Amino acid sequence: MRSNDGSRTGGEILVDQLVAHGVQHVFCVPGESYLAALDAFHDRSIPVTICRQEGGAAMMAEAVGKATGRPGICFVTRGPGATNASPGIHIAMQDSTPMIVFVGQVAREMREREAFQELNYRAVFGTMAKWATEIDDPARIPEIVSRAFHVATNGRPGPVVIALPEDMLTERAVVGDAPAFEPVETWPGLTDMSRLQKMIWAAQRPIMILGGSRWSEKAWAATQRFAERFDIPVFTTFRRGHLFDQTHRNYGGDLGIGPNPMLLARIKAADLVILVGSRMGEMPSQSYTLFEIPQPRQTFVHVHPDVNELGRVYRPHLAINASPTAFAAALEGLQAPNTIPWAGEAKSAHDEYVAFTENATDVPGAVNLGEIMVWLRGKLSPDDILCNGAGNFSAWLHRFYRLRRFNTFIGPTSGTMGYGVPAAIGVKRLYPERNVFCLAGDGDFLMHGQEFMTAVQYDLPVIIAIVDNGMYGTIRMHQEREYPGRVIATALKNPDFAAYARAFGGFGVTVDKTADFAGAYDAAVASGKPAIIHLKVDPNAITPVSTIEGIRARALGGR
Ligand SMILES: Cc1ncc(C[n+]2csc(CCOP(=O)(O)OP(=O)(O)O)c2C)c(N)n1
Ligand SMILES: [Mg+2]
Repeated sequence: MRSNDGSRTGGEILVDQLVAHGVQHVFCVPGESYLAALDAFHDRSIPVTICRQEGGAAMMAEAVGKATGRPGICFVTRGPGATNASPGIHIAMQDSTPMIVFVGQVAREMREREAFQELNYRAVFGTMAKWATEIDDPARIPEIVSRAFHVATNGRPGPVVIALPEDMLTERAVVGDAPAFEPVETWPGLTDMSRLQKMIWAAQRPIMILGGSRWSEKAWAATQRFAERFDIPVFTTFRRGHLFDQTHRNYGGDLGIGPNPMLLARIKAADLVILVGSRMGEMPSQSYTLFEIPQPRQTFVHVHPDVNELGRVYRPHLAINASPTAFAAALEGLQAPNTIPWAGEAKSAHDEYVAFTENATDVPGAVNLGEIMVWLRGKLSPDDILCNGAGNFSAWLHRFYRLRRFNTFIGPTSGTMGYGVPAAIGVKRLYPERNVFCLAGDGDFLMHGQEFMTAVQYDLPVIIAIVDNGMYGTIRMHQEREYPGRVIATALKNPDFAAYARAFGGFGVTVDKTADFAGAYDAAVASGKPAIIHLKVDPNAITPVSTIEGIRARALGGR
């Protein structure tokens, strides 16, 4: 509250900036270091979600940043709170997600003494975040927070960390609020678009690859229209499958782990690659083997919102510094050739995608995750949101499920375990009316499984299916390839996950045959509670197309 002299505490000024910038949700684990900021939320309209661990809070905020394109907000305490939040910050950096993490800090007069839980946040997060800073003067809060929103969102989005000295938050100042920020779109120039037009007209086998952030519903639709008009095959990068309707006749598949070999061949055979929004990092580039570095063999058009990403790894023939949203709008102005030399390519690419993904593969054991994904494909509505963390279990989702709308998948391109559960809870808090389904691994789930309690506390009926193979299966797979038969540090003893769900006040059910999944899913929905479906799978079924036994035998055979 403003006092008679018009002054507010640093905490009040700070929370008023969040209101001014349109923040809808804040995720936190409280700490005595930022009590004055917490207190300011008491009289303001932004809901505060309390989490059980700062990693979960940061991942929820990151998921909200992914879903909205506006900074997800998280508050954590100093020292251990900040270090616990670090995986969420790292995800936001790798995944180009706008996010702001506010961290408590010791009082200004104690700095540099290594006071209780003191850290130098500029140093600690200097290379992990897009920007890390500290506010010394409450009168500068509007300026610095406004800058943080712009830095987090503009160009290539990323995380901003702001440290808040405890006494700064209680000091009073007279200062006005900043106006609401708006993300700055970077538009392609007319010359860029006419050069692109010429390149497309000269091409025999053009393709388009979509990835990264800074997309929008409108851009999604405009890209689809472009693909239809030009009859161009469209692919998506690792965990960005929602950027194109996967049931659309121009969709050719995603560049994830274990992609369709025909898709790779198709991309290699293209003579023009239009890469939009993506850095084309290690995962989608198949460990940097898909395109030659620095100069790809194909005519390479790279569209990215951050000028520093253009030419960073790949030397493009045409570099377009534009946000995907602005670029997609500009695509509407391009003219398709009267006769399209590559006519039919998109259909063939889509046919190959369908053939690769239509039916579940055979796997050992009574639970076939592929068949469950195929069933969910028919069961879930196009608007439902899917989330996952990291582990081999996710391969089944990305191969057999079909995303049909923009922003219906939230997952870590950074491969961070434990992400799926907090992400699901974060987006369910944002969109309570949407169905949210999370696929988790047994190792993956227990990294942030305690946040299931957050779902119960806020009455957020997410459905989490835990794929229990009794191991850190991905690492066991690599182990069997490199050191066959020498199993170490990958086996897991697991709890009864259905009982875990019930103990937390949720719904729990165990499934040990594929045919029981449908009933378990319906019962989970009918319970109206946050739910866990414990899927007991055969550990030998390590990917949709390989077994542990097979990998071991091949590795031993190769010696
Ligand atoms: C936070 C984090 N720690 C460790 C890893 C390395 N890692 C990648 S996958 C994996 C195992 C995943 O196990 P689980 O969730 O059970 O899935 P599975 O592979 O068995 O399907 C590990 C340990 C990681 N990616 N992220
Ligand atoms: Mg596992």
